[in-house]
Amino acid sequence: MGTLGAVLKHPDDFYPLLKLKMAARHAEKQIPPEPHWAFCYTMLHKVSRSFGLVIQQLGTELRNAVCIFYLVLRALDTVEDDTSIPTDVKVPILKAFHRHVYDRDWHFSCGTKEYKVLMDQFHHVSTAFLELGKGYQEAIDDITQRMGAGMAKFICKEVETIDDYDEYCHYVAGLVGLGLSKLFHASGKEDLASDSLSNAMGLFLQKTNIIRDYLEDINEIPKSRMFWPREIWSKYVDKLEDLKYEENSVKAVQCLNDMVTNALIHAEDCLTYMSNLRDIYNFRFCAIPQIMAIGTLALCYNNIEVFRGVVKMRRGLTAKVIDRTKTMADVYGAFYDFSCMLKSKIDDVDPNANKTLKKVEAIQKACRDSGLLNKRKSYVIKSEPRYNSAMIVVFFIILAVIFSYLSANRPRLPPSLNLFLNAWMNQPLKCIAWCMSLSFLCL
Ligand code: IN0
Repeated sequence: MGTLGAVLKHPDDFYPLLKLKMAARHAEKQIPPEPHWAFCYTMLHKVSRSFGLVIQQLGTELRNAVCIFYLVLRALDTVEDDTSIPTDVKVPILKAFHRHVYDRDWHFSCGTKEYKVLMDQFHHVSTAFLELGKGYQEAIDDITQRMGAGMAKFICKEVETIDDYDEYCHYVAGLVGLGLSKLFHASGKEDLASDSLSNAMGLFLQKTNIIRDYLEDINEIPKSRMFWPREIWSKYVDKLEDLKYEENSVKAVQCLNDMVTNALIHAEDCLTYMSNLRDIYNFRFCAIPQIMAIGTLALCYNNIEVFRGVVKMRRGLTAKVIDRTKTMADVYGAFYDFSCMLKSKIDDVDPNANKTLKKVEAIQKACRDSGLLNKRKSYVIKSEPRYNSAMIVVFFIILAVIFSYLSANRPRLPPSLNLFLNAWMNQPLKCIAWCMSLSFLCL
């Protein structure tokens, strides 16, 4: 569906979308003048459209550190993901990446599109990295080293057990949580969070990505590695790719629900981590991706479309999350809403129904126990009535435009209709206002 179609279906997405667009324009104007920083911030907005904006809102010093951390990790990821690089070349690069960051002359060409640009001009990232404070440099170096070693380990190893799955997600995402906690602490604005809570933040995001991206990953040519653990999928099918075939739909959805239930384990730790943050910008930076993750899990749960096409939160809902997330009350509200949505989709016959229900209820209890679930706009919408409302608005707007047109072309109309229009149409603005009022009365 195009943007116009989406906005007609969800008219209240319009304002947050407009705000997001304006914020993106504003961010473009704020690109620093120095060529290396200009490259880094331009790249950041290219690889991550909405999340880049949230990074841009952090305090100056921390913003620069997080921007570089994000680009270094994206570059490491590009090396890991490039299936055209032979293993014996890839593994040493992954392991030594943390040292390459200090070397302005180092570069390795790989990846495609904007990631190729990032790799080809990596010297800009190195130059910017060398301008960061020592505390920030050490945190980025340490995490890049541990992540590169972990990625190298899993180049030659399949994700068999749930422990492997947790270990892999720790390397590629949990460590990001540990690194960010160190950067926050180094900025002097936050207490140092525990490794376990920081890890949960990354695992929750990464497991959601792995679930959502099943079809894209399984269909990739040349074949990419898959991260759904055998211990889970082998309960339902003989081969992981069998999940995408129509004849296995029932098993596929059961397996998907098992994966979602596994991801939900981390939600409560994420709530605790976020509730400990002090600075509002650090808080928003952490909370927005987490709300997107629980929203995506709620959307994917019991949804065969995960095996047929792309299941993503619509852009308007992303814009709403970015617009509305300011306090912990907003986070509890969003987690509660999306948990309710997921709960309503649990089917008694699902083999993990009880386990899922228990997890969802524990999340809801944590939200309720916070005492912060106040009156707020819900994220979970009943789409049918809204579609009708939008149609009513559109209908009356069209009516208003027709009336205005008729009023401007009266001479060619029959005298009786002319008389009626005389009464109403001498003031087209008044007519539009009447039609709009009528449409709102109908809602
Ligand atoms: C991230 C995370 C992220 C943000 C805030 C706190 C975190 C704590 C622990 C771990 C990760 C944390 O957020 C981004 C979000 C993102 O990039 N969104 C994309 C959407 C997408 O699908 O790519 C966007 O364009 O908006 C994230 O996904 N990751 C990430 C990477 C680096 C940093 Cl510094 C922070 C990637 C990952 C693999 C989940 C860690």
